Amino acid sequence: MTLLKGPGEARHYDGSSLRIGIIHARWNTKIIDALLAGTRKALAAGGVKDENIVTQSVPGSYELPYAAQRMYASSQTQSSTSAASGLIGNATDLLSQSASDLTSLGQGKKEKESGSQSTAPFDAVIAIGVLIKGSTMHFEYIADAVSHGLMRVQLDAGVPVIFGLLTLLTEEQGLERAGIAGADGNGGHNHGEDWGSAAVELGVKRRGWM
Ligand code: DLZ
Repeated sequence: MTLLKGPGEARHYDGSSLRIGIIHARWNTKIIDALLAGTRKALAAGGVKDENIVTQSVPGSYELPYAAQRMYASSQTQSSTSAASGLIGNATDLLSQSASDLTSLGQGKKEKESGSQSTAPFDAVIAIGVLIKGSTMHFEYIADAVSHGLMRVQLDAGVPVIFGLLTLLTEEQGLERAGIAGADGNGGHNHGEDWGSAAVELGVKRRGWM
């Protein structure tokens, strides 16, 4: 049966060269852990290598926009530092090699580049949090601030920030959306899987749009 809801059939995107950052809140840990597992499953299905996924946590969802912004910015800094130290390393190698050794030096460089761990800036950042409504207006303020904050980060930084924030009226809604327990007694759909797939698709497309 074709479902009306959901992202529809996407074609397969090859995420094998992508580097992805995941930032997650720790509030409502049981739901968060299941969402994280779903996200990682979809990233792996998209070909993203384990060593190219960096995961960090913050206490609550309110911290997600700032943390997503800093994670991305520091991945850019790391990337330029490692490119600079690579250049210095190559220059030092060149100075210490005689002209006849230059061919083998070129080969050594190729081997270094073919390593599978990337130091490039993140191609996408996935922000994951679970907000459950209480008896005050707290939920509304945080949900609004985080949604706008994450949108601002992605537009300001020019990197896809995947919106992995569940804004729930009940804990049961969270269990269902994390694939733990559905209303019908079966496991519901794990939304983390959609977030992982969205990160791969947007990460690949972003490279074409840069
Ligand atoms: C304080 C709070 C409350 C009541 N509920 C949640 C929640 O359901 N989900 C969540 O991710 N975080 C919650 N927080 C914590 C805030 O997001 C934030 O961490 C604190 O207000 C500190 O800035």
